[in-house]
Amino acid sequence: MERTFIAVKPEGVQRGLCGEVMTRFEKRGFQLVACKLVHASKTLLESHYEEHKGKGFFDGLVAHMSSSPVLAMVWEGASVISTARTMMGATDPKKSAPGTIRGDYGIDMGRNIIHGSDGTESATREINLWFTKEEQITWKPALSSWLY
Ligand code: RTP
Ligand code: MG
Repeated sequence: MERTFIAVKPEGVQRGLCGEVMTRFEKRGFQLVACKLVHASKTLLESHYEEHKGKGFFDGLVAHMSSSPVLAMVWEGASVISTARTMMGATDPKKSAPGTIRGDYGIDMGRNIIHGSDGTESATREINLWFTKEEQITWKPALSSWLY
């Protein structure tokens, strides 16, 4: 079973889209493992986005992401990493398909509503960067797995 790190970015929190994003993950059948509202520091975000260090958009991205709270979450389920990316849509919302989160709610590349880990390595790294082990809750769903 995979786990991935998902964050509703500041523009998503400010626009009241936290519930909408969580609903989509819940209804798809994924399980919430951790969740908290975080006003993240620049240090945390520089580490989170370390793969983009040196790129032209890096400073603006870190400044924006630290400007206002984000909803940080861990979701679990079969193939959740790649399925979450499909649910999010393309990085540039102008190219995201309707029906995806970015395709339904975004226009601007720098205000694309949601972050999701892009692979198994980044998922593990990001989950442990944002959450302590104690904050990651393993729980058994009461319903049978055939429901989804
Ligand atoms: P994310 O990390 O946020 O889930 O998005 P992603 O994998 O689809 O995109 P990534 O390449 O990792 O870029 C991280 C975020 O930086 C902003 N960005 N701006 N050329 C640009 O102006 C540019 N490129 C990327 C986006 O907000 C993107 O989500
Ligand atoms: Mg990325």
